Amino acid sequence: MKLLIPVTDKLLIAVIALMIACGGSGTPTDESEYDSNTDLAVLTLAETAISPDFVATTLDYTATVPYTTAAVTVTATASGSNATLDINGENSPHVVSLTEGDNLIVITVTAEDGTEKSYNLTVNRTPGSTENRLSGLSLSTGILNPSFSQDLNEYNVLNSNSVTSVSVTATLVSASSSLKINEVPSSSGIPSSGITTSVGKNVITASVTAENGSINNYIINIYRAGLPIINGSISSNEYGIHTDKYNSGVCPASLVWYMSWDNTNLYVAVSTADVNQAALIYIDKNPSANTGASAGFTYDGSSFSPLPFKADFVAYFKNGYREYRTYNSSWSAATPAFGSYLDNGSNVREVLIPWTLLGGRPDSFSFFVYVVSSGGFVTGQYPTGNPSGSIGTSAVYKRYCFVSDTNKTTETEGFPFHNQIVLP
Ligand SMILES: [Ca+2]
Ligand SMILES: [Ca+2]
Repeated sequence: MKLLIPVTDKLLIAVIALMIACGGSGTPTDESEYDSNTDLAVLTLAETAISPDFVATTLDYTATVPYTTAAVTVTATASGSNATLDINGENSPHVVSLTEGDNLIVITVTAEDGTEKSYNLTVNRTPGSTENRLSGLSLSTGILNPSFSQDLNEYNVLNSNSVTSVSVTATLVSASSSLKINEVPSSSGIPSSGITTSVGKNVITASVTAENGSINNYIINIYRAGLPIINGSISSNEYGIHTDKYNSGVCPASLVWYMSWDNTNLYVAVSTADVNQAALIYIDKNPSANTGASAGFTYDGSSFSPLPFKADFVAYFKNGYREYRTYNSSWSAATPAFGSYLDNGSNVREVLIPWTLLGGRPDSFSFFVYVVSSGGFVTGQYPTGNPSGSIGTSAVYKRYCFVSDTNKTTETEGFPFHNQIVLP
């Protein structure tokens, strides 16, 4: 027979069963029996120690990390049963991003009974270094002008046409900074890969970023000379930098000489000189050998005795005619129409002298130049300290230019008008 229990009795049994179950688990039956423990048992940073050492009764702590530590991992554990905690509002462990200087991290413990207590951890991230300078800057080919100084941010470099690529070596003052050369991350003190240079101006930037992110740029302007084209006009950068005593020699009345060379040819140009008057160049191809002519060859009523050096070659060039002579015991017969020549019909001329006419490109050479009218009147002599006007056929020139090394592409010796020798 089935036992029937009324609905009201069923509810009473359920309530009694619930009361027995609760009493049996030990849970407080009123609020005063909830745990009020708000202590932390553990507080640590993964990256560094905190100070002072953790004890539950100390509520304020500090820690210091280097600038390179951009975040810390905070781990905390509550000691009270059923207590909860948060770290800046998040669960433990919590990764906290750091700004420079003090960063306050609040660890709040909520006891089982709802009581709250906060521990404060101040993490100081050391400010980043501001050092963003270089201690050295140099090129595989090319001389910085002015010379390097770590507080000077822009430099000019003059390179010959043959320098098609350069590498840059930049050295950081501080290892905490970083380097880019033309935007490419680079190592301090290590030559960059080659940077191609075009004729004309090339800008190379060495950029230093300090640890704190501040940027310092060093600018190198490389001026690569153009290879001369014999066309009767002188363009920008043709023959190299157009500055007196570099690839050009400036005379009175705006008359300017230009000179450059490669392995095959010597290139010479004259501007602001009547192309119907002759231009001449005397060359000593072996300055250390002391062989060659002591006296010049008479052209248009002008010559030299003695010459300032033992000349081996003279070239004469003007609109409609050019010739050269070499010296071997005496001046040779003239060879006309050498190399190539072109003028603009008025005041600009360019001439190409193959080095083969001198027996190949010399390692060093000396030269002087001048312009002479058919009547023997000299202008445009360079070096400019030499006599001008009606100098006659026994003129004494005591000044000349000396190129000590034709292989040099950058240094002062490589600029034809730079080294001037003055005889006593
Ligand atoms: Ca030209
Ligand atoms: Ca000689």
